[in-house]
Amino acid sequence: MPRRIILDCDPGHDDAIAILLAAGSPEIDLVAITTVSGNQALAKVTRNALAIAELAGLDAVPIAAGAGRPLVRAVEYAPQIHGESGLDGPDLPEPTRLLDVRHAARLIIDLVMDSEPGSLTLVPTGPLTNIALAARLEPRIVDRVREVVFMGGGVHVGNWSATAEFNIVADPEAAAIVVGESWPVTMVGLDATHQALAGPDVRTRLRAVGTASARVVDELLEFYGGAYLSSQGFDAPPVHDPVAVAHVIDPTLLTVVRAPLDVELRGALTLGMTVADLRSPAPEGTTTSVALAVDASRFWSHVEDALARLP
Ligand code: PIR
Ligand code: CA
Repeated sequence: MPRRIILDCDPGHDDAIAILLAAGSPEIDLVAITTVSGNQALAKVTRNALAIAELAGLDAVPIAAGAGRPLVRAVEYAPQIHGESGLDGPDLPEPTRLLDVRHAARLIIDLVMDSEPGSLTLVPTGPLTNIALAARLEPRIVDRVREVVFMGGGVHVGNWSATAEFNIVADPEAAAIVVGESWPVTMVGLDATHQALAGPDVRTRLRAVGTASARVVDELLEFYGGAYLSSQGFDAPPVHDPVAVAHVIDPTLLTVVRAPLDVELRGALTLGMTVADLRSPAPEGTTTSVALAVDASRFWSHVEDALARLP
């Protein structure tokens, strides 16, 4: 049985690749795509989600827009990585399909409440605002969701400050709500995603796939790689968000340990830091886990296979 997921995202180059990986993987049943302000303003990332969904032929998958700003803090985007459009690089046609009229949090609630308990997995790859809103608006979803597998955070590693990762520091209160709820949560943070690098070898492999989707991914990686080189000094860019999707496809790809997890909300130097207690054994009843590594070559094989199955 394919795993049913809702992808809550802010496309974003790597979010776009996460959508394509989910769309092209038989192990995944993509039930909905929801969007949140993050890499760029909500209207931009929503347009990007629609455009990628059209590319992938996801005509029957509902797409809903959610929060346009974080719960508490001022909104901040990442144009130095993703450009002014949020998805600079490829020239995608203006999308023609319509959004679901519901707020993302409402769509998530409706889908979870209408599903078999324990059957839906939430995969957030942007700031956690929509997921926190959904949990507050309808607390019964917390017991009904199978698992939350989010891309964000890191154990002792940051990319937006010395100690914090963008998705978490963009809305730390939302992240604290999500990791503090009793549902199973797996953090796919920078420890793992900084191993999923799109170097020249990977680029060559993906280019050889030959589908329109693979060509768009190549154009995405061209811009994203250049941005990562000039703003963060990476020779090969880490492709974060599809790693969270890949964990749902194949749970043996990531090295995951169970550990208490919380988000720093008061630190002067550590706002948005994810604090995992890696002392062993994890206390009885710990519901949070953190990914520490990924088998990169098998991860890229999944991306390659998915792109080959798409238009
Ligand atoms: C933000 C991102 C990527 C790179 C930087 N430097 C900043 C976005 C990605 O979409 C991913 O979800 C997460 N946020 C990685 O921090
Ligand atoms: Ca993202």
